[in-house]
Amino acid sequence: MGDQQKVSHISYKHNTHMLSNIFNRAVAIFPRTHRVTMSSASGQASVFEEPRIVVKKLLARAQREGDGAVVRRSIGRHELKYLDPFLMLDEFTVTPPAGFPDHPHRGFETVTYMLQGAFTHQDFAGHKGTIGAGDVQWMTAGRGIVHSEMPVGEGLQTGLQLWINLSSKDKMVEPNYQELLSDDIKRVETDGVEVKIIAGESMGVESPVYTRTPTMFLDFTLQSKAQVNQKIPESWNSFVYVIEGEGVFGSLDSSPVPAHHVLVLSPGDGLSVWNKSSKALRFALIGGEPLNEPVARYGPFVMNTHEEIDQTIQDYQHCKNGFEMAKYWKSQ
Ligand code: FJE
Ligand code: FE
Repeated sequence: MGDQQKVSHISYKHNTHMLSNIFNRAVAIFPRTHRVTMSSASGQASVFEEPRIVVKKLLARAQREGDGAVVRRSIGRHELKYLDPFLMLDEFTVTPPAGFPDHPHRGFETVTYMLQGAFTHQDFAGHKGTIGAGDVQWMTAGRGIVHSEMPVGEGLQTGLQLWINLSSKDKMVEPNYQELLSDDIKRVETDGVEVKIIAGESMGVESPVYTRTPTMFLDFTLQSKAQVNQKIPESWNSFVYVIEGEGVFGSLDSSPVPAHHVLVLSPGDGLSVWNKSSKALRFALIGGEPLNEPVARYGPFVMNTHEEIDQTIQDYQHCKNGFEMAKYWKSQ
């Protein structure tokens, strides 16, 4: 693997050199010849047997949500309703007093990853907590949570919130929280690449987070001219969300993709990424094992059938089957 990584790094450097060449025709022809020279039997100079490529690219435009909050929704918008098991990815931006006041959830997990500022959370069972930049709250709503999520302090507070569906057997589990503080998040730094391992495994290092629906969530930063190859389990769905800078994803000859874009990846065993720009590139690589189950969704309730949704609405209205504490609770 080490040697192969070097090979693709060298080929990349070579190509950038050629791209800066004023003789455009040479640029167009050379990389192809070059790749054939470097090739394995398949004719592809890749460390992967079946490299994942980008099959869908969408810009997440800003929209209003909650109470005065702004979100860039990527998964969950109508062009990309569901990427099994992922229901939603929002990059949220909130300035007090805006926020996400008291609301319920059932049937999935929410992962909140703070990029800037801090958010405080309180729920109807007395759970309270504040997460700051770099911290993660992994919440399993299961059978029911009612909570508020509000920014703390002054100024802009930003982060990512991912909604992961739960399988039918897990939809009604007891609610649970896993909190990871920035200092406890394992990271690896090598050759201009830094990865923070929020869930799953990268570069031989594994996150302690328990994912009921098997999930990987990696936060990569690539310095200028850095390159990385990340394995992804073959049968999983996966996507990239570009947070900052711009990167080349999946194939070296594709156009650089700037911030706030979501990239859905093809099937395959891994992803290669290049930062050809002069600035740092930051992106989240997220993957999960598909549930392959029917999805019935009504706002913050995600079940398998319409009957279960009707039941959930009744449970919430009548404060039962997990929503008992909703009866008298209000956030402070
Ligand atoms: C929700 C509308 C919402 N994205 N990003 C409807 F806005 C929400 C919701 C959030 C949310 C919360 C945070 Cl902290 C970050 C978010 C949507 O709370 F749940 C429904 N049903
Ligand atoms: Fe919520």
